[in-house]
Amino acid sequence: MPNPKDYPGALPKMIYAGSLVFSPSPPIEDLSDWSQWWSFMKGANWRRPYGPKSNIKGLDDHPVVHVSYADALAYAKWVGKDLPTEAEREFAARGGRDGEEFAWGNVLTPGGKHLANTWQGNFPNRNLCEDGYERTSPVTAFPPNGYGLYDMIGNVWEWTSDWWSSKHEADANKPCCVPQNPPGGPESASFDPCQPNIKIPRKVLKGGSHLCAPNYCRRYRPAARHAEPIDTSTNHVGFRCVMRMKEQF
Ligand SMILES: [Ca+2]
Ligand SMILES: [Ca+2]
Repeated sequence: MPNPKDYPGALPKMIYAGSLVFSPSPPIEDLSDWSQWWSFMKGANWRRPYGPKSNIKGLDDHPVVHVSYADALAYAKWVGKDLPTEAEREFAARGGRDGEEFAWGNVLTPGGKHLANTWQGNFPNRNLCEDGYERTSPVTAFPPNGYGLYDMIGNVWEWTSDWWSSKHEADANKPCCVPQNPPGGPESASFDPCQPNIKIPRKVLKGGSHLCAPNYCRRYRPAARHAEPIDTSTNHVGFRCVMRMKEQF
């Protein structure tokens, strides 16, 4: 259960175990308020991704969702692996194609072909599903990148181990400004300046998701990044593990 002390000002009835589920009620015109399409749903979790009545039958080869940062890190450590840093994750996403806007070149859909699970149509009102998927997709549904890695763009956002820092934001489109390892920002600088009373640190998410749309965030690019509070889980955030060489420790 969430501790009310961590959420000053929260309504007591909102203090329960749950997760954010994408559930818009069109028509939505003002895209500044995300609460119009995210619901904090009681009982939504990785085994019940769309709420208490849902399940993961048929989703064995889809990415896990509704995992907080601690969940992702605990799993990675349990299997003897780790989570990538932001720079590692971005380097891997580019697949050797530095300087290009997308992980496969400079055209989003070359020859009309979709190369990642994103959103087509007017977000969040109408998902045209031209890529074949309204929600998550099996991890091999789209071609791998130049390093043989699947879903580095789209499908679900992925946690990285870096604390959020806004210092790269203005340069996000410039390949010369790819953040370097070791990661920069301190935990204390990662808080959301728009919510000064809430001191939940934020980590960097990379890769974009099936909800990334041309009219909204365009975050289906290797350079794109998002600040996610470490306690927040949703049905479009997952993770992947990395294995480190022994000499790195
Ligand atoms: Ca899609
Ligand atoms: Ca992904």
